[in-house]
Amino acid sequence: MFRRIADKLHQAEKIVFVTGAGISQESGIPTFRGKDGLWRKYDAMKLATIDAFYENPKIVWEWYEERRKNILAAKPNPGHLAMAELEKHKPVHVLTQNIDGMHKRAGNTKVYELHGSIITIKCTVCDFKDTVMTSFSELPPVCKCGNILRPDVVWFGESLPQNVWHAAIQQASSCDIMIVVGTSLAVSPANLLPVYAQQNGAIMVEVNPEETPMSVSMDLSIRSSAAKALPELLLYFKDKL
Ligand code: BJW
Ligand code: ZN
Repeated sequence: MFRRIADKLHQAEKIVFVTGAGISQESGIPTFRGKDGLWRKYDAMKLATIDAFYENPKIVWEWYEERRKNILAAKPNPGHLAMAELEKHKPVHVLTQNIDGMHKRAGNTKVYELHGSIITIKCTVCDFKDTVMTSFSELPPVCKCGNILRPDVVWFGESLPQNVWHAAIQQASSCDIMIVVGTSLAVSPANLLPVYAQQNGAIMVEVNPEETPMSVSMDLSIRSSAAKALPELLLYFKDKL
């Protein structure tokens, strides 16, 4: 199975990964819908919508500060690192729903952050945007213009950054092989990216311990964790170099 995909990776001119929270699970960053997922413990509508934020910015910010701390202390795992290593040999594009910045930290350079970044903050009113790695002394933090700052992430009901989204569609529509890793594909429009790849006749591979709505359309489903499956796949790939 791994040998067959490794062959396809060698032949491919463009490899696209679509990733979700599952790839960072083995870095100690919880998923949303899994058994220890964030949405099992917290109400998404009270934390991840603009209405919830305006209703109680302090509570929403406290949740983000806790997650920022965990993410900044976490390290890319062997799954992230295998993807970065593959980019040294082939054109690799990473379309990620994750806001944790792990793919860039692992070394991938063509990363499309569809849902923004938890390390970036932006003003709710003016154009101010910045990268902040330290914690805030007061919550919610306030912009120089006097309005409150928010995490630069995409909440439910908000549009994805349009330049990133259009670039992601373009990469998905022009790849030879798409590897979908650690996402439930429950959230639109990101869950349409595999459909674009399929329409282009791409070989479809999934790495996920659980089934997803696209499992039936996959050429291959690897029912394993990302940190186990991706380094193994890389080994087979490098064996043929
Ligand atoms: C492993 C593993 C291991 C575990 N190895 N694998 C009704 C009302 C309003 C909106 C909508 C509506 N119906 C539909 C919508 C649209 C909505 C949507 O899709 N909702 C659905 C939930 C129903 N989408 C949006 O609103 C988007 N915007 C949009 O559509 O704009 C147009 C529009 C506007 C207005 C109205 C309608 C449309 C925006 C979506 C933003 C999502 N934001 C979040 C939070 C980001 C910030 C933050 O992190 O705080 O993004 S939600 C959360 O889900 C996060 C994730 O990126 C996203 C996807 O989750 P993901 O990554 O798939 O994680 P999980 O947990 O679901 O899955 C993990 C998987 O990993 C599992 O399969 C495991 O098995 C696996 N796994 N361990 C490998 N070790
Ligand atoms: Zn401002």
